[in-house]
Amino acid sequence: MRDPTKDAIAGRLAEARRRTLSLIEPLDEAQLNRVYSPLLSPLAWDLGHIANFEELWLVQTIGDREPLHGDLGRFYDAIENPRRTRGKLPILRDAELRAYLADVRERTLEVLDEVGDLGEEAEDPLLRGGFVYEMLLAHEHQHCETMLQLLQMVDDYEAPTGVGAAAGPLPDGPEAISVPAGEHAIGAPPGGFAYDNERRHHTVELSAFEIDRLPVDNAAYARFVEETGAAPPMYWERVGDGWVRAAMGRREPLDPDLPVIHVSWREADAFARWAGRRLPTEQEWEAAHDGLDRVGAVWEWTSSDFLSYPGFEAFPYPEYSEVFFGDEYRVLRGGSWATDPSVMRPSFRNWDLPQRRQIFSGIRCARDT
Ligand code: AVJ
Ligand code: FE
Repeated sequence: MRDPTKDAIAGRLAEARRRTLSLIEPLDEAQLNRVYSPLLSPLAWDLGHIANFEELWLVQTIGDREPLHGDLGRFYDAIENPRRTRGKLPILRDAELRAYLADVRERTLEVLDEVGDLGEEAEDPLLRGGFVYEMLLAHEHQHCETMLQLLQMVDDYEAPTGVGAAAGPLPDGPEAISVPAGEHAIGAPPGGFAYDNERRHHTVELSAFEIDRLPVDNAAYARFVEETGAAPPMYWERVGDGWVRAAMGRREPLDPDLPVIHVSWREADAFARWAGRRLPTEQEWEAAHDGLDRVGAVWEWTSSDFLSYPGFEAFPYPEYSEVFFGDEYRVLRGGSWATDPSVMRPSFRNWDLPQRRQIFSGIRCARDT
């Protein structure tokens, strides 16, 4: 492969796969197949789904090839198969699963070699700017984060070095960032990779507000729990009159200075009200982004429902974003310690149900000024 763009893509595909495989390296087949929670897929499903999504887009759609396993893909369809049903599906397991990941990748690289121009001028919108490859990379990284959510529940799991390092203590600085009233640009600018839900780029009028520089820490959240009797975050356990964190079957002292993590939208909203504050809207979050410290420790709940932007067009398939639009889901912004940095950008929108807390979610407070 001589095309430097294609070489770069092949390199990044390999790197993403190394990260995926390193996550599961310490596990045995029973752990890969076990259902730990009805809210999360068995790891074997995520792995097969990663390969199947790659096969669907990079081999079948772009390369016009037949799938390796007939209509097996229907068991890896995330909409058709809700998480609680995935443990019982006739999915690939063990050696067959590993072979599928490798065989799809081999064909992906063959097709990559054959495809036409991946520049911004490419005629096929899937190839333009390498869109479909960027989508695949982001998809694999996003599923690694989902797998890390499950890995919190695996006793004695040791994350490989460099993956899942806990965020360090919060840096000193001003308490809050003030954003004056005015127009702010929202969404991904034209050109470059973004999901359909980040487009179109548009401006919004915001009133003046203030947003904390740092996410809420464990110490503040513990005060909230103690004063209000609210449930502690997922993975906290009471010990005497303090707390420990009990994830991966280990019990460690709770670090008061780290951002609180594994709280639901409802809990985040209740905390903000208790503190005399509120959650930011996703537009406020994005407008303040330039000055925001410490993005990337925890996903940050916003008060916003997951809605389409003006001029939205589903691309390349409505099941990525469009089917989730409405008042059921809330938007999270930023990214967590488990999010690959290549996935994080100011316009990136994550979403989940307001009661969910197995995700790496935390809180940043705002207020009107
Ligand atoms: C953006 C995290 C809500 O996991 O449902 C993965 C990402 N989309 N495969 C999800 C996604 C398709 C998505 N979230
Ligand atoms: Fe997926």
